[in-house]
Amino acid sequence: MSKTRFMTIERHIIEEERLHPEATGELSRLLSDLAIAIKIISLQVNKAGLVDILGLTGDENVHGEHVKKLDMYAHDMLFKAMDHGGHLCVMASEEEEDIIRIPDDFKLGKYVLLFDPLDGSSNIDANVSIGTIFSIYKRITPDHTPGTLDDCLQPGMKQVASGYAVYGSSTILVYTAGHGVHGFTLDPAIGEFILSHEDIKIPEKGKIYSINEGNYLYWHPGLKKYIKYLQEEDNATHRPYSSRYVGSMVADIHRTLLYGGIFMYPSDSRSHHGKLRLMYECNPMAFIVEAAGGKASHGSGRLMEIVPSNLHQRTPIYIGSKYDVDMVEEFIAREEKNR
Ligand code: AHM
Ligand code: MG
Repeated sequence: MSKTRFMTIERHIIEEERLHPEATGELSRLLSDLAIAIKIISLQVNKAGLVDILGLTGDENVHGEHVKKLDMYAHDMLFKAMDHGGHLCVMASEEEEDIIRIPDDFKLGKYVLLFDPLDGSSNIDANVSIGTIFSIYKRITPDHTPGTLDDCLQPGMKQVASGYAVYGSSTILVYTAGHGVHGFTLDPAIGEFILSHEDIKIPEKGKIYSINEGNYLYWHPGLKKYIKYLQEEDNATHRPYSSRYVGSMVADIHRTLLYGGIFMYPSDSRSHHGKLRLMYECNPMAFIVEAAGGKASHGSGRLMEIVPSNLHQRTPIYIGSKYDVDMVEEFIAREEKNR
Protein backbone atom coordinates (compact mmCIF):
# COMPACT_ATOMS: atom_id res chain seq x y z
CA MET A 1 0.00 0.00 0.00
CA SER A 2 1.24 3.49 -0.79
CA LYS A 3 1.92 5.71 2.19
CA THR A 4 0.64 8.76 0.28
CA ARG A 5 -1.84 10.89 2.22
CA PHE A 6 -5.21 11.74 0.67
CA MET A 7 -4.52 15.30 -0.27
CA THR A 8 -6.04 17.51 -2.95
CA ILE A 9 -3.82 19.91 -4.86
CA GLU A 10 -5.54 22.94 -3.30
CA ARG A 11 -4.80 21.67 0.22
CA HIS A 12 -1.26 20.80 -0.74
CA ILE A 13 -0.62 24.28 -2.15
CA ILE A 14 -1.97 25.86 1.05
CA GLU A 15 0.16 23.60 3.25
CA GLU A 16 3.25 24.44 1.20
CA GLU A 17 2.46 28.13 1.60
CA ARG A 18 2.38 27.74 5.40
CA LEU A 19 6.07 26.75 5.23
CA HIS A 20 6.75 30.30 4.03
CA PRO A 21 5.39 32.76 6.60
CA GLU A 22 6.30 35.68 4.33
CA ALA A 23 4.04 34.38 1.54
CA THR A 24 1.06 36.56 0.65
CA GLY A 25 -0.97 33.70 -0.82
CA GLU A 26 -0.85 35.20 -4.30
CA LEU A 27 1.26 32.38 -5.77
CA SER A 28 -0.99 29.78 -4.14
CA ARG A 29 -4.07 31.31 -5.70
CA LEU A 30 -2.31 31.51 -9.05
CA LEU A 31 -1.40 27.80 -8.90
CA SER A 32 -4.94 26.87 -7.88
CA ASP A 33 -6.36 28.83 -10.83
CA LEU A 34 -3.94 27.01 -13.14
CA ALA A 35 -5.04 23.63 -11.76
CA ILE A 36 -8.65 24.49 -12.61
CA ALA A 37 -7.76 25.53 -16.17
CA ILE A 38 -5.83 22.27 -16.59
CA LYS A 39 -8.82 20.23 -15.38
CA ILE A 40 -10.98 21.86 -18.03
CA ILE A 41 -8.38 21.29 -20.78
CA SER A 42 -8.03 17.67 -19.66
CA LEU A 43 -11.77 17.16 -19.98
CA GLN A 44 -11.70 18.59 -23.48
CA VAL A 45 -8.66 16.49 -24.49
CA ASN A 46 -10.47 13.35 -23.29
CA LYS A 47 -13.55 14.25 -25.32
CA ALA A 48 -11.55 15.17 -28.41
CA GLY A 49 -12.74 12.27 -30.55
CA LEU A 50 -16.35 12.73 -29.51
CA VAL A 51 -17.01 16.36 -30.15
CA ASP A 52 -15.50 16.75 -33.59
CA ILE A 53 -12.87 19.05 -32.24
CA LEU A 54 -10.03 17.20 -33.97
CA GLY A 55 -8.49 18.67 -37.05
CA LEU A 56 -6.81 21.85 -38.14
CA THR A 57 -8.06 25.40 -37.77
CA GLY A 58 -6.37 26.13 -41.09
CA ASP A 59 -4.22 28.80 -39.43
CA GLU A 60 -0.49 28.63 -38.79
CA ASN A 61 1.11 29.64 -35.49
CA VAL A 62 4.10 32.01 -35.19
CA HIS A 63 6.46 29.12 -36.01
CA GLY A 64 4.72 28.40 -39.32
CA GLU A 65 3.21 25.16 -37.99
CA HIS A 66 -0.40 24.17 -38.47
CA VAL A 67 -2.46 24.94 -35.38
CA LYS A 68 -4.93 22.34 -34.22
CA LYS A 69 -8.25 23.35 -32.76
CA LEU A 70 -7.38 21.93 -29.36
CA ASP A 71 -4.23 24.07 -29.19
CA MET A 72 -6.32 27.20 -29.53
CA TYR A 73 -8.92 25.91 -27.09
CA ALA A 74 -6.21 25.30 -24.48
CA HIS A 75 -4.60 28.68 -25.17
CA ASP A 76 -7.92 30.52 -24.78
CA MET A 77 -8.84 28.52 -21.68
CA LEU A 78 -5.59 29.35 -19.92
CA PHE A 79 -5.87 33.02 -20.82
CA LYS A 80 -9.49 33.25 -19.63
CA ALA A 81 -8.76 31.36 -16.41
CA MET A 82 -5.74 33.51 -15.57
CA ASP A 83 -6.51 37.06 -16.78
CA HIS A 84 -8.71 38.26 -13.92
CA GLY A 85 -7.19 36.62 -10.80
CA GLY A 86 -5.20 39.74 -9.95
CA HIS A 87 -1.95 37.73 -9.61
CA LEU A 88 -0.43 38.40 -13.03
CA CYS A 89 0.95 41.48 -14.77
CA VAL A 90 1.55 39.81 -18.16
CA MET A 91 1.43 36.42 -19.91
CA ALA A 92 3.06 34.83 -22.95
CA SER A 93 2.04 31.71 -24.86
CA GLU A 94 3.74 29.51 -27.41
CA GLU A 95 0.69 30.09 -29.59
CA GLU A 96 0.97 33.89 -29.64
CA GLU A 97 3.72 35.99 -31.15
CA ASP A 98 3.69 38.88 -28.65
CA ILE A 99 3.25 39.18 -24.92
CA ILE A 100 -0.36 38.96 -23.72
CA ARG A 101 -1.50 41.94 -21.69
CA ILE A 102 -3.91 41.72 -18.79
CA PRO A 103 -7.17 43.45 -19.84
CA ASP A 104 -7.49 47.03 -18.51
CA ASP A 105 -10.43 46.35 -16.21
CA PHE A 106 -8.55 43.70 -14.17
CA LYS A 107 -6.15 44.13 -11.27
CA LEU A 108 -2.45 43.65 -11.94
CA GLY A 109 -0.31 41.36 -9.78
CA LYS A 110 3.36 40.67 -9.28
CA TYR A 111 3.72 37.44 -11.28
CA VAL A 112 4.44 36.60 -14.92
CA LEU A 113 3.04 33.47 -16.59
CA LEU A 114 4.44 31.76 -19.68
CA PHE A 115 2.81 28.66 -21.07
CA ASP A 116 2.73 26.08 -23.84
CA PRO A 117 -1.01 25.35 -23.87
CA LEU A 118 -0.84 21.98 -25.61
CA ASP A 119 2.57 20.50 -26.26
CA GLY A 120 3.01 17.56 -28.64
CA SER A 121 -0.16 18.48 -30.47
CA SER A 122 0.89 16.64 -33.62
CA ASN A 123 0.13 13.50 -31.58
CA ILE A 124 -3.51 14.38 -30.85
CA ASP A 125 -5.09 12.49 -33.72
CA ALA A 126 -3.29 9.27 -32.73
CA ASN A 127 -4.43 9.48 -29.10
CA VAL A 128 -0.83 9.75 -27.90
CA SER A 129 -0.11 11.65 -24.65
CA ILE A 130 0.13 15.42 -24.89
CA GLY A 131 0.55 18.06 -22.20
CA THR A 132 0.43 21.62 -20.90
CA ILE A 133 3.56 23.35 -19.56
CA PHE A 134 3.74 26.51 -17.42
CA SER A 135 6.45 28.74 -16.04
CA ILE A 136 6.08 31.49 -13.42
CA TYR A 137 8.41 34.43 -12.68
CA LYS A 138 8.20 37.47 -10.41
CA ARG A 139 7.94 40.71 -12.33
CA ILE A 140 11.01 42.96 -12.55
CA THR A 141 9.17 46.13 -13.60
CA PRO A 142 7.40 48.35 -11.00
CA ASP A 143 4.23 47.04 -9.32
CA HIS A 144 0.80 48.26 -10.51
CA THR A 145 2.05 48.95 -14.05
CA PRO A 146 1.35 46.68 -17.03
CA GLY A 147 3.95 43.91 -17.40
CA THR A 148 6.39 44.13 -20.32
CA LEU A 149 8.54 41.92 -22.52
CA ASP A 150 11.39 42.41 -20.01
CA ASP A 151 9.29 40.71 -17.33
CA CYS A 152 8.96 37.69 -19.61
CA LEU A 153 12.55 37.51 -20.81
CA GLN A 154 14.19 36.31 -17.60
CA PRO A 155 16.64 33.41 -17.35
CA GLY A 156 15.10 30.11 -16.23
CA MET A 157 16.87 30.15 -12.88
CA LYS A 158 14.68 33.12 -11.90
CA GLN A 159 11.51 31.02 -12.07
CA VAL A 160 9.53 30.84 -8.84
CA ALA A 161 7.41 27.90 -9.92
CA SER A 162 6.79 25.70 -12.91
CA GLY A 163 4.79 22.66 -13.81
CA TYR A 164 3.21 20.51 -16.44
CA ALA A 165 0.20 18.32 -17.00
CA VAL A 166 0.35 15.08 -18.99
CA TYR A 167 -2.91 14.03 -20.59
CA GLY A 168 -2.13 10.33 -20.79
CA SER A 169 -3.70 7.13 -19.53
CA SER A 170 -4.65 9.44 -16.67
CA THR A 171 -4.09 13.17 -16.25
CA ILE A 172 -1.16 14.00 -14.00
CA LEU A 173 -0.11 17.47 -12.86
CA VAL A 174 3.45 17.91 -11.62
CA TYR A 175 4.65 21.18 -10.11
CA THR A 176 7.41 22.69 -8.05
CA ALA A 177 7.73 26.01 -6.29
CA GLY A 178 11.48 25.40 -6.14
CA HIS A 179 11.57 23.03 -3.17
CA GLY A 180 10.24 19.56 -3.81
CA VAL A 181 8.46 18.25 -6.88
CA HIS A 182 4.98 16.85 -6.41
CA GLY A 183 2.67 14.95 -8.73
CA PHE A 184 -1.14 14.82 -8.57
CA THR A 185 -3.43 12.46 -10.48
CA LEU A 186 -6.82 13.68 -11.59
CA ASP A 187 -9.61 11.54 -10.15
CA PRO A 188 -12.28 11.96 -12.82
CA ALA A 189 -15.04 10.75 -10.48
CA ILE A 190 -14.64 13.68 -8.10
CA GLY A 191 -12.84 16.09 -10.44
CA GLU A 192 -9.95 16.61 -8.04
CA PHE A 193 -6.19 16.35 -8.40
CA ILE A 194 -5.04 13.97 -5.64
CA LEU A 195 -1.44 13.77 -4.44
CA SER A 196 -0.04 10.57 -5.97
CA HIS A 197 3.71 11.27 -6.27
CA GLU A 198 5.05 13.02 -3.18
CA ASP A 199 8.48 14.63 -3.27
CA ILE A 200 9.67 13.12 -6.56
CA LYS A 201 13.42 12.51 -6.81
CA ILE A 202 14.90 11.61 -10.16
CA PRO A 203 17.28 8.60 -10.04
CA GLU A 204 20.95 9.63 -10.04
CA LYS A 205 21.47 7.46 -13.15
CA GLY A 206 19.05 5.77 -15.55
CA LYS A 207 18.91 3.05 -18.19
CA ILE A 208 16.77 4.78 -20.84
CA TYR A 209 17.65 7.35 -23.49
CA SER A 210 15.13 9.35 -25.46
CA ILE A 211 15.90 11.16 -28.71
CA ASN A 212 14.57 11.35 -32.28
CA GLU A 213 17.12 9.01 -33.91
CA GLY A 214 15.79 9.83 -37.36
CA ASN A 215 17.99 12.92 -37.18
CA TYR A 216 21.18 10.88 -36.56
CA LEU A 217 22.81 11.96 -39.81
CA TYR A 218 22.73 15.61 -38.79
CA TRP A 219 23.97 15.24 -35.18
CA HIS A 220 27.16 16.55 -33.62
CA PRO A 221 29.87 13.83 -33.79
CA GLY A 222 30.08 13.82 -29.97
CA LEU A 223 26.38 12.99 -29.74
CA LYS A 224 26.73 10.21 -32.33
CA LYS A 225 29.51 8.66 -30.24
CA TYR A 226 27.48 9.04 -27.03
CA ILE A 227 24.47 7.20 -28.48
CA LYS A 228 26.73 4.42 -29.82
CA TYR A 229 28.29 4.22 -26.33
CA LEU A 230 24.84 3.78 -24.76
CA GLN A 231 24.15 0.91 -27.18
CA GLU A 232 27.28 -1.03 -26.21
CA GLU A 233 27.26 -3.83 -23.66
CA ASP A 234 28.67 -3.20 -20.19
CA ASN A 235 27.15 -4.73 -17.06
CA ALA A 236 28.73 -2.28 -14.65
CA THR A 237 27.00 0.73 -16.26
CA HIS A 238 23.82 -1.18 -17.21
CA ARG A 239 24.42 -0.80 -20.92
CA PRO A 240 22.97 -1.17 -23.43
CA TYR A 241 20.33 1.39 -22.42
CA SER A 242 16.76 1.07 -23.68
CA SER A 243 15.44 3.59 -26.16
CA ARG A 244 12.04 5.26 -25.66
CA TYR A 245 10.67 8.20 -27.64
CA VAL A 246 7.03 9.24 -27.50
CA GLY A 247 7.58 12.45 -29.44
CA SER A 248 5.70 14.44 -26.80
CA MET A 249 8.17 16.27 -24.60
CA VAL A 250 5.99 16.24 -21.50
CA ALA A 251 5.47 12.50 -21.73
CA ASP A 252 9.13 11.79 -22.46
CA ILE A 253 10.35 14.01 -19.61
CA HIS A 254 7.70 12.74 -17.18
CA ARG A 255 8.96 9.18 -17.77
CA THR A 256 12.56 10.40 -17.39
CA LEU A 257 11.69 12.10 -14.10
CA LEU A 258 10.18 8.91 -12.67
CA TYR A 259 12.52 6.24 -14.11
CA GLY A 260 15.70 8.22 -14.69
CA GLY A 261 17.79 8.41 -17.86
CA ILE A 262 18.06 11.19 -20.39
CA PHE A 263 15.85 13.08 -22.85
CA MET A 264 17.56 15.01 -25.62
CA TYR A 265 16.51 17.38 -28.34
CA PRO A 266 19.86 18.53 -29.72
CA SER A 267 20.84 21.17 -32.21
CA ASP A 268 22.06 19.64 -35.47
CA SER A 269 23.48 20.65 -38.83
CA ARG A 270 19.98 21.53 -40.08
CA SER A 271 18.55 23.17 -36.93
CA HIS A 272 21.32 25.12 -35.30
CA HIS A 273 19.28 25.98 -32.22
CA GLY A 274 17.39 22.70 -31.84
CA LYS A 275 13.61 22.59 -31.96
CA LEU A 276 12.22 23.15 -28.49
CA ARG A 277 11.41 26.57 -27.08
CA LEU A 278 13.46 27.89 -24.20
CA MET A 279 10.74 29.89 -22.47
CA TYR A 280 7.69 27.64 -22.87
CA GLU A 281 9.16 24.15 -22.88
CA CYS A 282 12.78 23.86 -21.75
CA ASN A 283 13.08 26.25 -18.78
CA PRO A 284 9.97 25.01 -16.94
CA MET A 285 11.03 21.38 -17.40
CA ALA A 286 14.59 22.22 -16.32
CA PHE A 287 13.28 23.91 -13.14
CA ILE A 288 11.34 20.76 -12.24
CA VAL A 289 14.11 18.30 -13.08
CA GLU A 290 16.70 20.30 -11.11
CA ALA A 291 14.33 20.57 -8.14
CA ALA A 292 14.05 16.77 -8.28
CA GLY A 293 17.85 16.43 -8.15
CA GLY A 294 18.51 16.09 -11.90
CA LYS A 295 20.26 18.24 -14.44
CA ALA A 296 19.38 20.22 -17.59
CA SER A 297 22.02 21.37 -20.07
CA HIS A 298 22.12 23.07 -23.45
CA GLY A 299 25.09 20.87 -24.32
CA SER A 300 27.89 22.80 -22.68
CA GLY A 301 26.33 24.52 -19.69
CA ARG A 302 23.31 25.00 -17.46
CA LEU A 303 20.20 25.55 -19.53
CA MET A 304 18.54 27.84 -16.98
CA GLU A 305 21.45 30.29 -17.20
CA ILE A 306 20.68 31.18 -20.82
CA VAL A 307 19.77 34.87 -20.96
CA PRO A 308 16.82 35.00 -23.36
CA SER A 309 16.57 37.60 -26.09
CA ASN A 310 13.41 36.43 -27.81
CA LEU A 311 10.15 35.01 -26.48
CA HIS A 312 10.09 32.16 -28.98
CA GLN A 313 13.79 31.29 -29.12
CA ARG A 314 14.80 27.66 -29.35
CA THR A 315 17.55 25.80 -27.53
CA PRO A 316 19.13 22.37 -27.60
CA ILE A 317 18.27 20.43 -24.44
CA TYR A 318 19.80 17.45 -22.61
CA ILE A 319 17.81 16.74 -19.46
CA GLY A 320 17.43 14.00 -16.87
CA SER A 321 19.57 12.07 -14.39
CA LYS A 322 22.69 13.95 -13.40
CA TYR A 323 25.06 11.08 -14.30
CA ASP A 324 23.60 10.77 -17.79
CA VAL A 325 23.57 14.51 -18.57
CA ASP A 326 27.17 14.83 -17.31
CA MET A 327 28.11 12.01 -19.66
CA VAL A 328 26.62 13.54 -22.81
CA GLU A 329 28.25 16.89 -22.00
CA GLU A 330 31.58 15.08 -21.71
CA PHE A 331 31.18 13.35 -25.08
CA ILE A 332 30.31 16.64 -26.78
CA ALA A 333 33.17 18.54 -25.08
CA ARG A 334 35.72 15.84 -25.95
CA GLU A 335 34.74 15.91 -29.62
CA GLU A 336 34.82 19.73 -29.68
CA LYS A 337 38.39 19.66 -28.36
CA ASN A 338 39.46 17.23 -31.11
CA ARG A 339 37.93 19.30 -33.90
P1 AHM B 1 5.00 21.34 -30.47
O1 AHM B 1 5.25 22.43 -29.46
O2 AHM B 1 4.75 21.89 -31.84
O3 AHM B 1 3.97 20.37 -30.03
O4 AHM B 1 6.40 20.57 -30.70
C1 AHM B 1 7.11 20.14 -29.60
C2 AHM B 1 7.21 18.64 -29.63
C3 AHM B 1 7.73 18.08 -28.33
O5 AHM B 1 6.69 17.72 -27.49
C4 AHM B 1 8.50 16.88 -28.77
O6 AHM B 1 9.52 16.54 -27.86
C5 AHM B 1 9.06 17.30 -30.08
O7 AHM B 1 8.17 18.27 -30.60
C6 AHM B 1 9.15 16.16 -31.06
O8 AHM B 1 9.73 16.60 -32.23
P2 AHM B 1 10.17 15.59 -33.40
O9 AHM B 1 8.93 15.15 -34.06
O10 AHM B 1 11.04 16.42 -34.29
O11 AHM B 1 10.94 14.45 -32.77
MG1 MG C 1 5.27 22.87 -27.57
